[in-house]
Amino acid sequence: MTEQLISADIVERENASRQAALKRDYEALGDQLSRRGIAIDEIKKKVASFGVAIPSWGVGTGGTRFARFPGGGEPRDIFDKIEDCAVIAQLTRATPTVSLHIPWDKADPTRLKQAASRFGLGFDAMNSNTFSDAKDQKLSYKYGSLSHADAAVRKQAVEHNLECIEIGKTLGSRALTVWIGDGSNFPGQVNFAKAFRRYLDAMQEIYAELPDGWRLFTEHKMYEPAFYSTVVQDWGTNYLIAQELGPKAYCLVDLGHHAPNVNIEMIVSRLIQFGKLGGFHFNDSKYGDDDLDTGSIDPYRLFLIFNELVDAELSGARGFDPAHMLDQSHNVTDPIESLMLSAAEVQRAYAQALLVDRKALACFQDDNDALMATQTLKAAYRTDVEPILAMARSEKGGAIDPVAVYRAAGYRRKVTAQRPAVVSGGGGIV
Ligand code: LRH
Ligand code: MN
Ligand code: MN
Repeated sequence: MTEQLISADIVERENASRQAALKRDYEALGDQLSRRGIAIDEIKKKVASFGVAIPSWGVGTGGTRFARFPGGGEPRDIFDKIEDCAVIAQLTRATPTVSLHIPWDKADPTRLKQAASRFGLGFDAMNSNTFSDAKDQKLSYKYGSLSHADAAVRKQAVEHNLECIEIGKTLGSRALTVWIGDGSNFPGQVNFAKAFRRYLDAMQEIYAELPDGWRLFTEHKMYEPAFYSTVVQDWGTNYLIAQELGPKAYCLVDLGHHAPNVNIEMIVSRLIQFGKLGGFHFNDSKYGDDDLDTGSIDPYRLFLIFNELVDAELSGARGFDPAHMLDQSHNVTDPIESLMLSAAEVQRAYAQALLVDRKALACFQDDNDALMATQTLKAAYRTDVEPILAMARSEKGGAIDPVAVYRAAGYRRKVTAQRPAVVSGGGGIV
């Protein structure tokens, strides 16, 4: 029996007050879906087995380039972060794993593993950090890391990634995500081709040390912190990297890392088609790498991405096994509440995409019936699948309304009394 930080009595009491209404809503939706030839229980089963990883850095309050306003009861270290992740997992039953960032979360790996197993949590991809200087680090990453002109800096960055793999091996992680901030702020500052060559050579060294069964995810990002050029700036470069490195290398798509209006769902489709989609960092964005809550700005885009994912899942696309992770920064909300809602948004998009009448869609596409094709997607997207998500949660012992239970339990109040205010938190600004 795993430990629970929110009392089961509170979950039961809160669920009891919502159970009858949920049952009615679920049955009504079931009726509606069965008229469309869809078995609601099948959708619920798929939703129930769908998980998304919580980024350890997401449970702290973030900041901007200008300021950081700490929240109450912020986690003091990775062990507090794991507890916050356990609350999210307990109430949503949708977030079975945590994704660690090294060195922010550096601690004895055996202790880390024990801390997570207390709550039945596992570990998702390990994230390396060569985009900022750690305390007592010998050489600086101010002018880059894996693509740095100085071989000694590149060596240090490679070794850091190898250390992340080592830690991940003890934790049971199966992937390493590499995002670098390398680039330039002025035309002429770096030679594009030479910098990319140096990066590829350094990545080859990391790739060579990947244990069996591991995958290497590279994450592209258009700009920031480099504002003129970035070494791994877009999905095209990312695809080249994955191709150059080999079969264990895949592209990771962070939704906020593209120019506004870029057709991300089409990028996803391309990567699937050529067997190189590694996974996601879900979040939302209005302007840049805003790290806003998933689905808070453009839920239709999230649905369209899942439409591609479900299409691949149903058609058995080669090598299709994307990792799902959140990557958000919370400045004005309680991070636990935001992450719980974001996990549900990801599941919602998945459930809605499962409702698309794919046979009808293919016919409309073949007939060049643009209007009916797009209406087919809209019919799925317009369906309120909340009863499916809530039923899946409650049947697994989670909360019908996670935020209501979380607030009723007073978890934030409790940890605010226990944890002194954090003055500066790692990982809040990126
Ligand atoms: C870079 C990024 C990357 C980092 C995280 C903290 O913007 O998305 O995934 O590891 O933020
Ligand atoms: Mn990211
Ligand atoms: Mn980002």
